[in-house]
Amino acid sequence: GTLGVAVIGTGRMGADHVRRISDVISGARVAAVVDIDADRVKRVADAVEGCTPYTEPAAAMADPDVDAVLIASPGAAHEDALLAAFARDLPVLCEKPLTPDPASALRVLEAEQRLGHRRVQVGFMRRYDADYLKLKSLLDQGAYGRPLMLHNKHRNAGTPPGFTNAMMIHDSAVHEIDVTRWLLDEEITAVRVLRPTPLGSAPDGLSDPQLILFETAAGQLVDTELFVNCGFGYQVSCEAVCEGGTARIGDDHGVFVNAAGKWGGSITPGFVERFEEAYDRQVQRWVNTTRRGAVEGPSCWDGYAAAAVCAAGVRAQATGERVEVELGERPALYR
Ligand code: ISE
Repeated sequence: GTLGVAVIGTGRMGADHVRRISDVISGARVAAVVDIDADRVKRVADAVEGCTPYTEPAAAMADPDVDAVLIASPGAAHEDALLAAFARDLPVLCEKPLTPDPASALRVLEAEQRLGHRRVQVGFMRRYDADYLKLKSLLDQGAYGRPLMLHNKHRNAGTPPGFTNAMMIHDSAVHEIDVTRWLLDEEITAVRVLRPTPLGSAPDGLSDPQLILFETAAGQLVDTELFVNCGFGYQVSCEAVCEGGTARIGDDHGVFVNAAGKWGGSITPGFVERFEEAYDRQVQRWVNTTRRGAVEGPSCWDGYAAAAVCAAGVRAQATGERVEVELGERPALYR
């Protein structure tokens, strides 16, 4: 039957997932929504047929109409929600980050292993983007030989209030961390962060832009320009440099215009627009695999590894040093 989903968190991503499950994808419905803000969660629930509002994740998970959980609350609230879902053995799609630090990610990893089977798909949605999927398949086929380097750009038009240097790693670079591990099928072993003289108009205390350099276990180098207040729009691109050629994705496409003595087009405003289809595909795939009792996609191991690289990245950022990533052994469940 139709999968009854509890959506936890009704902020930007949570509200967008409620809309997606209700209006875009098939096979699921929003049976419950959760937010600490009781008025807000009631408003969201009232707009969806047969949807009950809750202020506690565990209460929503006890609702007999709930078969699966989509966690879109702030990262610091994820561990409790994940453990509550494990207590009921419910399937989970958890927005990134899995949790904000390696110690809590490890606790989640261990709790899932105690269940004895995977329950969690982590919301690293770039793995569902059509362009990234094409690049991944070219690299997997060995079309241009062994990858030597990746050059990434990650630019946001601006940042929400309170955005910090550490968030440039935890919220933004975390996607390049996952993409690097996925595209190259290698762990990241060390991180360095370089910072040019910042943008004059950067919000207080933010060192923007930054250049991050990853080393992988296979000796590949991956650089990422992080520029989170570029002002002109959202741009994410990735170029793989291989032994026999290069392949690049993410350049803006769409309508190309000639007018008034100029040529050009427009730049995507933000990640919700740029990755809209990736989010749709991600959630649809999660619903499909969950309905047949399977679990696929980025795992708790990927969430833990990303947290370990983020922790090294934040230290590298603060010290200016090369910092090695501390990563445990990959458990059998995730091999
Ligand atoms: C945000 O949290 C995201 O997840 C976006 O994908 C990313 O582009 C942005 O930089 C982050 O702040």
